[in-house]
Amino acid sequence: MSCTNATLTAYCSNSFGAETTRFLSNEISILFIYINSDIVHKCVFSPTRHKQKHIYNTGYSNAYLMPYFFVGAGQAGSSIVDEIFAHKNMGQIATPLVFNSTIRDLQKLQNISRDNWYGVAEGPGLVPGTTDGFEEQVTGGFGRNPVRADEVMADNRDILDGTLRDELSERTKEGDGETTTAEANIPFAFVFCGLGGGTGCGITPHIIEAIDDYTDGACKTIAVCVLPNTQGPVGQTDDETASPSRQAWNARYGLNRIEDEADGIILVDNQRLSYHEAAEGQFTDLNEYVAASMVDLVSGTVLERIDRSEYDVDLPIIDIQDIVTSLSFGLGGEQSETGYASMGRSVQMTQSLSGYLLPLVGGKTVDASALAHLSDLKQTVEDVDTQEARKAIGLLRAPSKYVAGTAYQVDTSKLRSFLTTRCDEVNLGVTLTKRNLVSFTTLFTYRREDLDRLAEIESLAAEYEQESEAVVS
Ligand SMILES: Nc1nc2c(ncn2[C@@H]2O[C@H](COP(=O)(O)OP(=O)(O)OP(=O)(O)O)[C@@H](O)[C@H]2O)c(=O)[nH]1
Ligand SMILES: [Mg+2]
Repeated sequence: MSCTNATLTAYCSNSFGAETTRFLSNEISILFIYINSDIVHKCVFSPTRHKQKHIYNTGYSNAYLMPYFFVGAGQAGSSIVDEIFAHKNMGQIATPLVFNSTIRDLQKLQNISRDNWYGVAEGPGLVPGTTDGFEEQVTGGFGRNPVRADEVMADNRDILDGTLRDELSERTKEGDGETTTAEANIPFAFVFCGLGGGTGCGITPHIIEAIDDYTDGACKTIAVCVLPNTQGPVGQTDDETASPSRQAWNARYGLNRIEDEADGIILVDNQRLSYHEAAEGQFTDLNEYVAASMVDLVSGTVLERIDRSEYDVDLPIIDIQDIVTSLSFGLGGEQSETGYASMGRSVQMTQSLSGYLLPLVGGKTVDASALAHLSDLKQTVEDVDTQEARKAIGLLRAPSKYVAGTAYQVDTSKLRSFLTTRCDEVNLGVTLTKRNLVSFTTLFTYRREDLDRLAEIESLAAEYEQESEAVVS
């Protein structure tokens, strides 16, 4: 390449730190070549960057297996994944990754380390969090414009593919101490995003598609999508926040694309917060609620499964495939239709305060009907009618003495009839926990056209289009 009167610069993302040099041959590097400030070339080298520390600490031992994959896209998505990994046992079964366009949001994360960050930015594209100068490259955000975020991710699709390959490959030890990479078996992934903004809406479909491509369609991916709060005056905009109708337009844009890629969608509605809370960005309680529900569904069915042989009664068991099945319609594969679910979780402590201080003192009985009723009231979608659900799944998670064989046993027939009075296709599971609480987590699945809340968002989106043709691309 010949350049006259131009500055040719090459920048490599590799940090070449003391620890990483040992693994240099496996270090992920992205080489950016600029002419003046325009990127003319980008390439990704080599896999498995984020496993270095683990392999270093364990002396290259063992296969590294993380069967589940949790991705946060944008601010809302990353915050919820951060909350999920505050539950320590999630680290045993899942790999987190977060993608965001705003460094400030990434820096607020408490449980997802920089190794698992990716910046998305116009110009550099996709930037690993460990890159020198990350802060300077990932500043922009997409100004609540999902079309721009979508374009940047489409332009960087090859780098996204390389990133997923690196993050998801499994490292195995060979006889001579060398590590090699092997395709990891990732059966399920969960991708979280907020639908009112730019980044999450724009990049989530690409991430799901890339996971699907990497696993040749074997991985089932559930999208957990946050609906924007659209209460309040429509069409007013200030510099900080997009108007409700603009957020609705973004939500429709995101859902239309995510629906094509995801195997199922779980909706979380910021309208369940008060307008004041949503406007002030007070999301912590809702994020914790969503995280606790997801942790119950995933870790309950994976880590703390029931061993039926230990119980005289035949306890119902569900696994993540059952959850995926309950989130879609049809026979699976290309033919199936993505379902939309509302989630609800109720909890009851099993110890009174005196029981905590003197653990052998009694315990509290749990009323299954109250548990079911409360989970019905706490659905994540505003104004959803669970009587109109097409499919339902419920998971009871409880200490073993509440599961079977004691006077404390929770009456699961009441939980089952709570589900069967709502729809024909139901699935109930029981799983264990070591905590002193009983939780009941439900998912009620609908077709898109069943949900009034989605119809409301679509009509607000149409209003926005009338107001401003500028965004229609
Ligand atoms: N439940 C919840 N909602 C959030 C949170 N953070 C932001 N939101 C809402 O989620 C929607 C999307 O906003 P963000 O996640 O900030 O957007 P983004 O994906 O980062 O996209 P940009 O517009 O590029 O910043 C908006 O309606 C926000 O009000 C959060 O932590 N939890
Ligand atoms: Mg953002």
